[in-house]
Amino acid sequence: MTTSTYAIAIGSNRRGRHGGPAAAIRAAIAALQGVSAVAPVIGSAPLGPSLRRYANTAVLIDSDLSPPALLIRLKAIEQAFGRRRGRRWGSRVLDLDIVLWSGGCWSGPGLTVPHISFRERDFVLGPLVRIAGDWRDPVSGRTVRHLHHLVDRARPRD
Ligand code: A4P
Ligand code: MG
Repeated sequence: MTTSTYAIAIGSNRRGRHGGPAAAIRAAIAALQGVSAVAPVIGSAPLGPSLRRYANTAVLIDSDLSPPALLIRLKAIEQAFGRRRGRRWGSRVLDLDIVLWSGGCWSGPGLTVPHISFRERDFVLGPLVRIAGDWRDPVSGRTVRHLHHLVDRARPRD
């Protein structure tokens, strides 16, 4: 059995049984197995149609599971937290996305790793750079630190 490392992005913008978004994130981290690093929780403006602000963070986990087996586990945690199927990008108690895998790329039904849109997302890269700045995206060849620098530079400032 081989152990891999995964970078998981965690988001919440709705109250659930654990309390508000930041509390849901803390409880989700406790529910994950093999956590080796936890980034700070940030607040972020919603991307997409939802109006509620998000809490976001990222963690690294060590796991013997394959990417699809891990996704099944993550979806079970989302469901236990009271996430309901609904509108894509709708408000959610908990969203757990597989961002990077130490095995490189995975592409299968319903799962693409690296996550297709993480390179453009400050709310993923901002926390992730704190725990995995040197991790190199196998698709673009850029490190998380470089990708974060690119989105950070593109962000409008007031
Ligand atoms: N899927 C494919 N690849 C992956 C992967 N690498 N990790 C599939 C996890 N899932 C993956 O996701 C839809 C399907 O994507 C899954 O069933 C899985 O088979 P979902 O979590 O069920 O639904 P979703 O999250 O509503 O859709 P999607 O496209 O994943 O949305 P995103 O990209 O997760 O965006 N704004 C802020 N500030 N912070 C946020 O966290 N999140 C979203 C959701 C929108 N706006 C946000 C935030
Ligand atoms: Mg998702």
